[in-house]
Amino acid sequence: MHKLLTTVLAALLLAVSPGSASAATHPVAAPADEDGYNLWLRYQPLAPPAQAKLKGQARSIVLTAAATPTTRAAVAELQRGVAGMGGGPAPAQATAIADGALVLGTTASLPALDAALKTELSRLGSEGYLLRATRLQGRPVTLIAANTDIGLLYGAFAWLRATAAGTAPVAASSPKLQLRLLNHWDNLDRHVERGYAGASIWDWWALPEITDSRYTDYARANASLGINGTVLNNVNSKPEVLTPAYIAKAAAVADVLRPYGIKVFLSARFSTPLELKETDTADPLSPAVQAWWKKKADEIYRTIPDFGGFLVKANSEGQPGPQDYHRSHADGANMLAAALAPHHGIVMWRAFVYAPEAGKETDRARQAYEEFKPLDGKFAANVMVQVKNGAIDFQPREPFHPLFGAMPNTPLMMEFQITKEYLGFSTDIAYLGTMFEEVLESDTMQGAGKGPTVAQIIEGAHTLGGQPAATGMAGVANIGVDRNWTGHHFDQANWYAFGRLAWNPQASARAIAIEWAAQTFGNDARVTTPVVDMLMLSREAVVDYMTPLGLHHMMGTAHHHGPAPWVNDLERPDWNPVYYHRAARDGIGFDRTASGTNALEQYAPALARLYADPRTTPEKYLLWFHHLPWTYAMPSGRTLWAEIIHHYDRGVAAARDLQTRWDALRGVVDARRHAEVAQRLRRQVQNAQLWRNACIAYFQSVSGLPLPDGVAPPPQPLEYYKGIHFPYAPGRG
Ligand code: BDP
Repeated sequence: MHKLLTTVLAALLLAVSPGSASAATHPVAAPADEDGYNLWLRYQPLAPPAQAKLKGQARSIVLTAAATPTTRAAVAELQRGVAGMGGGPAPAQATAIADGALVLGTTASLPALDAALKTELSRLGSEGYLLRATRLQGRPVTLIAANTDIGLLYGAFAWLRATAAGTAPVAASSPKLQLRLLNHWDNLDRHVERGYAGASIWDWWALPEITDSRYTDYARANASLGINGTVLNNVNSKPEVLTPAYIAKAAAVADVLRPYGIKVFLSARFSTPLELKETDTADPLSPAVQAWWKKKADEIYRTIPDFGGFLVKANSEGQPGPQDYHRSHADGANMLAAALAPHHGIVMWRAFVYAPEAGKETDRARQAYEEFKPLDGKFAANVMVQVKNGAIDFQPREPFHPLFGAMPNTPLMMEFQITKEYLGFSTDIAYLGTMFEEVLESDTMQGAGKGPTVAQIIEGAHTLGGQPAATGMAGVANIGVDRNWTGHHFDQANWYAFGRLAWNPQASARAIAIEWAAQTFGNDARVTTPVVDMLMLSREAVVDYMTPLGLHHMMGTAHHHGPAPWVNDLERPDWNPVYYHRAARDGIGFDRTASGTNALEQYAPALARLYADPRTTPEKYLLWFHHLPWTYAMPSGRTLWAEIIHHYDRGVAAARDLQTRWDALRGVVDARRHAEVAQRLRRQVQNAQLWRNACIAYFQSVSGLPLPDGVAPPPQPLEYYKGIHFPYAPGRG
C-alpha cells in the first residue's frame, strides 16, 4: 500500500513539474499507451467527421441471413468496431431494415436484391463479398452481401478495414487463391522453431480441456485478412501429433477457429506408423502402411470433420520420406493423398529438399528442380507441391524459384517465411510486403511474350489448362505468446501483408502498408506517411547490410543470426557460407551460368539468356549468378569491390535513417509502442554495423584490396568478429 502511494505521488509530481524528463518525453497530447495486442483491429475512435459518417452508416445492424456461429461473429465484430471507432455504444441488432442500417445478407436471404447486384454476387464464389451503399425496401442502407456466411464475415472485416483506414470500401472482392495458410513451426513442447515472439500460442499440455481466449483473437485477426487455414505444428514433425490424444487437442483448436472459416491442418511425419510401432515399415507401397494411413485419416475426420489435410517435409534435412524405401516423392504424397481423398483432404508436399548424401558436391539451388520437375503430372489430384519462394532458403533476397512455371501439370503452392529467420529476427524492421511482391511480380518468361508472373502461376491460370484442383499460399508464422504477438510491433505488418497478398497475390505492397499503418497507428498522415516510408525502405536496408548484390547464406551457423561469411568447416559443403559467396583472390560470387553449375538452365530460355550475361542480369541478383573479379566495372562507375562496400554503408545509413524517422514520431505515437520500437531500432543499427564491419573485414582479408577512399575501416580486426558467438539465440532448430 505504502509503495503504491509513493509511486502514485511520484507520478503526480513528475506530471506537474514542468520541464521534467517525463514531461519532455510524454507530452500531454500523446495518445494512450498500447501494448499491440489488438493488432490492426484496434477500433480506436475516429476523427469527428469520420465518426459522424460511421454512425450514419451503422445505426442498427440487420442480419437477414441465418444466425450461425460465423454470422454471429460478423455481427459481434461490427458491433465492436462501430462502438470503438464511433466512440459510443454498439449499434443494436434489429430485424427490420431502417434508414442507416448496416445490412448483412446472402442472395437467398435478400430476395428483393436488384438483378444487377444478384449477378455481381453470383460471380463472387463461396468466399467473396460485396459492399454497397444502396436502398433496400426503399431505405438507404449499407449492404454487406455474400453467397455464404464466411463471405459475410470477410465483408464485415473489409468494411471495418476501410472505415479504420479511411479508404473507400472495395465494391466487391473474392480471393484469387483457394488456400491461404499459416504454417506454424511450433513444437509440441511450445518451442517455436525460428520463432522470435515467445513460446507457441498452442498450449498442447492444457488442450483440449483448456483453450486460451487468444485462440479466438488469433482467429479474428486471421479472418480479417482472409486466412482460411493453419498448420498447427512444425514441419519437422513428431509422430505423437497423430496419436488420439493430440488429435483431440487439435480438434479443440479447430472448434475455436471454425466459425472464422479457418481449417486446421497438421504436419505429418512420414514414418509415423513405424515410429509408433504400429507397422514395421513406412514404405508407401506397403499395403499395411497404406491401410494404416487410411484408418488414421478416418479417425481424424471423425474428430475434426473439416480437417484440412497434411503438410509434409520428407527426405529433407534428415526427415524420413519415401526415398528411404527407394520410392519417389510422388509415391509418398499419393499414398497420403489416397487416405485423405474420401474426406476431401489435401496433401501439401514440400519441395524444400536437397541431396541427402552429405558431401555430395552439387549446386543446392538446382536440387529441388532436379527432384521435382521429372514428377510433373505424377501427383494425385489432391496433392499440392509447396515451393519456397527461392531455390536456397528464405534469404533476404533470392530470385524466384525455378520450379514456378516449370511444372504446368502440378498445382504449386507458394511458401513464404513470415518469421524473419534470416532478416534480423524480431529486432530488425524488415517489411516483407515488398519482398513478397518482388517475388510474385517476377516474370517467369515462360510464355512466348511477357509472363506469366509467379503470381499468375500460383493463381493457376497456366496450370493444368487453367483448371488446377487447388491454388494456395502458405506463410511460416511469426506469431508467439508475446503480448504484441510478433515480438516487434512492425512485424505485425508482415503477418498482415502475407494475408492480404494470399487473398490477392497481385495487390500492391505499398497499398497494404498504408492500410496497415492507418489501422495500427491511426489514420493520421503525420504517422502513416513516415511509417509507410519506413516500411518501404526497410527490407532493402536489410539486404544492403547483410547480403547485397545477390550474395546469400552468410549467416551464423545453426541459429542464423549475425554475419559469419568465413565459416568453412561444416559437415556438408552446402552448409558453409564460403560455398555460397565463393570469395577468393580472383573475385566473388557463385557462377550459376553454363561455365559454372548452370542452375540458370532451369529457368525459361528467355530468362536464362538474359541472366547469362552479367551486363543484363539485374544488379540485385548479380553475385547469385556470376563469379566476377573484384575489379569488375559496375554501371555506377565503381569497381565491384567498392560497390559491395557502398551497399554495406548504405544499409547502415538506412538503419540509422529508420531510427531518425521513428524518433521524429515521439509524442505522436503512444509512448509505450514508441519506446518499444525505439529500443529495437537501436539494436538494428548495431546489427547493421556488425554485419557491415564483419563482412568488409572478411572480404578484405580475401580480396587483399585497400578500402576505397573515404570508407571507414572496420573498427576491429577480423578475428574480433569471428569471435562473436550467440550460443543462446532464440528460435533454434
Ligand atoms: C530452414 C530452417 C529450418 C527449417 C527448414 C525448412 O532453418 O529450421 O526446418 O528451413 O523449411 O530455413 O524445413
